[in-house]
Amino acid sequence: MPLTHKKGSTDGTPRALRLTQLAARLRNGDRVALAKGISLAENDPARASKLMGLLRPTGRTFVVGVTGPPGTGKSTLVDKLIDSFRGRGLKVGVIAVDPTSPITGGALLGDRIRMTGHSSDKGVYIRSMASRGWTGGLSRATSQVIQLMDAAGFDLVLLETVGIGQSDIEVVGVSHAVLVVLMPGLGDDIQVSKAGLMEVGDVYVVNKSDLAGADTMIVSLLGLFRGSSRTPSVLKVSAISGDGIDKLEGAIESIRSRFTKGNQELRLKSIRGMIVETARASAMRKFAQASDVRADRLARQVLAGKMTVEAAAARLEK
Ligand SMILES: Nc1nc2c(ncn2[C@@H]2O[C@H](COP(=O)(O)OP(=O)(O)O)[C@@H](O)[C@H]2O)c(=O)[nH]1
Ligand SMILES: [Mg+2]
Repeated sequence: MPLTHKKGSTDGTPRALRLTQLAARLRNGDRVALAKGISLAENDPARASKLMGLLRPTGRTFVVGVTGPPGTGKSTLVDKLIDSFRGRGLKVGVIAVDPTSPITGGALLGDRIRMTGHSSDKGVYIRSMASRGWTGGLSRATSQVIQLMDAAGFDLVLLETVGIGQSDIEVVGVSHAVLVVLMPGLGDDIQVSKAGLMEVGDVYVVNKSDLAGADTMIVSLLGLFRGSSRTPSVLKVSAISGDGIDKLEGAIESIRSRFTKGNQELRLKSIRGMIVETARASAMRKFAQASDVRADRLARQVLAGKMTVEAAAARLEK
């Protein structure tokens, strides 16, 4: 059977028409359509882009990035925040970027269990996205999922990331507000400054205040920001006991109220992040596709002593 027949549709319906239907259903908040849209964002960037063109998201969804080292209690905290914002009548979407694939389970299963309390609530939509296997496209996919949730009428998106390295910082770059979640006892300064978390947070949360060392950590965090031009909030909470969650909700609400009042800088921040990350993903993909053969040719020239690695790289860039 000729493979070319696989292109287009299998049932005779033009693909464009089906995208139009999908867009219409999404705008009505249809959860099945949302799930389909998210699958497109994960697996078919080109069609997902077309879908974005049809949806024209409004930019009214407020996005809260939640980052920080693994095990600090981000998922537990997100679960608590779902309750808080549902209590305010907001429709809440959750994107949990997870280091494990759905096939291997692991931490993904942990997150699911921590958030299952909301499975029957139609005002909550929780989706995990496996971070493994992505080469620079995760932030692009995340941006698209945010736009899908926006089109489907979600007021707030909580975006939990894995808390490891640069890709994480890129993922939270699409947020309006970033929570950095820490816990006592991991070497206070190291958690923040070495992980590149100093610059990204709007709210620094010391979770697990029920454990020893939380106050010391608060003091060293405040010390870290003293003398810097930034003055992020520093809060002590316990996701398990619920202590301090109201203050955290208040800190997020104060940023969100600036957003809903139309604060230009805040609105631009997330859109700027989405543009940069989408372009970056596309550039990296094109670069990877184009560079293999050329890199091989350049490597031969370097090996033959005709060129330096730097010169070869500059040539490849063009
Ligand atoms: N003692 C204590 N443990 C907590 C608290 N919040 C979360 N944990 C526990 O910390 C572990 C990691 O939590 P999780 O939410 O999966 O962390 P994540 O990796 O940052 O998402 C779990 O065993 C939680 O039950 C807290 O406030 N106090
Ligand atoms: Mg987690």
